[in-house]
Amino acid sequence: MTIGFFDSGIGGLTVLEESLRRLPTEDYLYMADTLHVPYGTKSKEDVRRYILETIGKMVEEGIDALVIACNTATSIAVAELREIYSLPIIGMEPAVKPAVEMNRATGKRALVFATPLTLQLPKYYALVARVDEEGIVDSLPLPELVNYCEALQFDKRIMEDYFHTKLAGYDLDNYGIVVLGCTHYPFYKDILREILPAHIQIVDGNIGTVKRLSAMLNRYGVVQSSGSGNVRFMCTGGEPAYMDKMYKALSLLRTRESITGQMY
Ligand code: DGN
Repeated sequence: MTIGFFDSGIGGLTVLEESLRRLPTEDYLYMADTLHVPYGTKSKEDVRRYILETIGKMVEEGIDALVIACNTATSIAVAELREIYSLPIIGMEPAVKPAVEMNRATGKRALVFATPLTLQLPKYYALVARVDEEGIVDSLPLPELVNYCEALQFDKRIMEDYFHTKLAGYDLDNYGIVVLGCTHYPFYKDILREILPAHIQIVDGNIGTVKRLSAMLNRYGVVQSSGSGNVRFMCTGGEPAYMDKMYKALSLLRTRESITGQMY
């Protein structure tokens, strides 16, 4: 069984890494739409076209299930993709619901980081309207962060400056949780952990997504796979340099402690 993972760039690797840990006997095809990264600052119509084309290529390569490991792409195209393909398809959702539930006891607010496009799309509004009865959710677009990540910019000082600037208008004492609503952002979890006050929890949707993937595979009758956790990388442009970048980024994630403070 081959599970396809799709993102505009290296962000989906943060979800793939979770899947490799929890479903190590599946095989994987990881596709990055490197010709068009970043998605989060482009128009919805353009991004929709890029997603449909790129996922068409993945299906031609032969995948048995698809993880849209990108919040932006999920918001734009998950419903349409489910109409086109009969594969099991899992998308991302910013972890707003667990954040609201976790915060209920503390009375503090939740701050969602995501791309501008994710935060502008109806799917996000509908999610917040559905789960945020108390009105405790605020959103902060971080349009530059995908570009930093794609450049493997993990220099601690540069990234701390960036986050401090973005958070300057916020009284962080009022917040109990930060939600990483873009799959690129967990690359910065260690740096964020150092600059956010200790009482603020940091959550992402990756574990939830892989649990839903696992449940869906069971529902589709896939009991056990005989693969060995092989990952095949593909991208829509820029290889072989981009291939090297994907290997490097995945190995960074697999030894997460080494991310902080290093420059690549
Ligand atoms: N990793 C994508 C997401 O989760 O939204 C970022 C998309 C982009 O290219 N900006």
